[in-house]
Amino acid sequence: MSSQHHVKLFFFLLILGLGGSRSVVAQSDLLHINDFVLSGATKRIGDRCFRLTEAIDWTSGSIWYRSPIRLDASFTMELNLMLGCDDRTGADGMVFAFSPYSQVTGHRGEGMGFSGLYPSLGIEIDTWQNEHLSDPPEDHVAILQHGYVDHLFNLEGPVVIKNVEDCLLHAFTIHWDEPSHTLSMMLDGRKVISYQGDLVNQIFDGNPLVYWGVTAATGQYNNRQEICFEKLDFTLPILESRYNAVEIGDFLTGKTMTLAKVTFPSGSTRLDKESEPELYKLLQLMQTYPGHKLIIQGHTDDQGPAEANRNISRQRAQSIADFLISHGIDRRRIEVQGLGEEFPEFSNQTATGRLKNRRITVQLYKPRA
Ligand SMILES: [Ca+2]
Ligand SMILES: [Ca+2]
Repeated sequence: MSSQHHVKLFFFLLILGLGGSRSVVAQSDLLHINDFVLSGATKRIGDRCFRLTEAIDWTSGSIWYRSPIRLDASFTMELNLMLGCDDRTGADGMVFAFSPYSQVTGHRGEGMGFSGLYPSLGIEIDTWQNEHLSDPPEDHVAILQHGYVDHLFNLEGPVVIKNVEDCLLHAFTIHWDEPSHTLSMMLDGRKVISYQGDLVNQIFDGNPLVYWGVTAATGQYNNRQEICFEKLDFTLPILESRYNAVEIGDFLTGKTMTLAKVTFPSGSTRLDKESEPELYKLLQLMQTYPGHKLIIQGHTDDQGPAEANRNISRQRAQSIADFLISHGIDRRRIEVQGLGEEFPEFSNQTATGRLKNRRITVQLYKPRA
């Protein structure tokens, strides 16, 4: 079957799928093919599909959604996966992955583009038996952690499934039920595996915001492996996690911007939880404009010694930089300044004015080539 047939088949499924609930339509508005970051050998095919690997040896690819998803809320995702046309010597499989970092592809071959990603959670569809990893001979699924593809270390599985290397798109559904802490996976409408656990604390060290993506690889043997999107049903503040067109225009013209809602407990350099949405907006901006650099400036009110204020403002600015760096932004793109009390925007005579003066400003700029 040619890839054109796959795309057509997918659209047929898409039309069938769109008849349903309101959320499907709303989410399909949200989902845009350009919202995925491609890495490795991945190529876009059609309006809603990607080819992660061609049927050639030793290749790998992945796609990552640009915005993180919240694991402290329930969600459902439906995708269609094509795992190749060669059952007998086809390899290696795909992994639906969660990670605090985007744009990453792990090791090729038996690693399926997932091994080596830490911390991480993965749901694999493995089409090649690696005996040293305790793989069963049949195609199988499992829930993996921290980039380990050896079943000795998996959270659940392996569960044997019927052959999926049949040139057809297979409906793949991930459901995270937050109240019961249950992650389940359905294949072609049947629940095949589930895992119950506190993913946020157990896997991601308390961080509920993770990126999600799909990885695939080939090794000594190969298959063409593709993915198409049908429905993405997030519950979440993803919508708010990007700057609007006016704000982006201000950033790109070099305007100094005050980070809204980025606050610190009094006297502390630790970021408040409420700062998170703004930080993710900034992260997304830095990911969207990889050729730009950022100056982060900390400011204080006029209370206390000027030297101490310079120090604390610098540390606060640094904590913003640390957030960006820990999410994959190159530290060479960021400059941190502690300006202390020298540039008040408001009167320091009132408590409100002082509160507003304790702020972080940022300035995006394009370095000269
Ligand atoms: Ca395998
Ligand atoms: Ca097979």
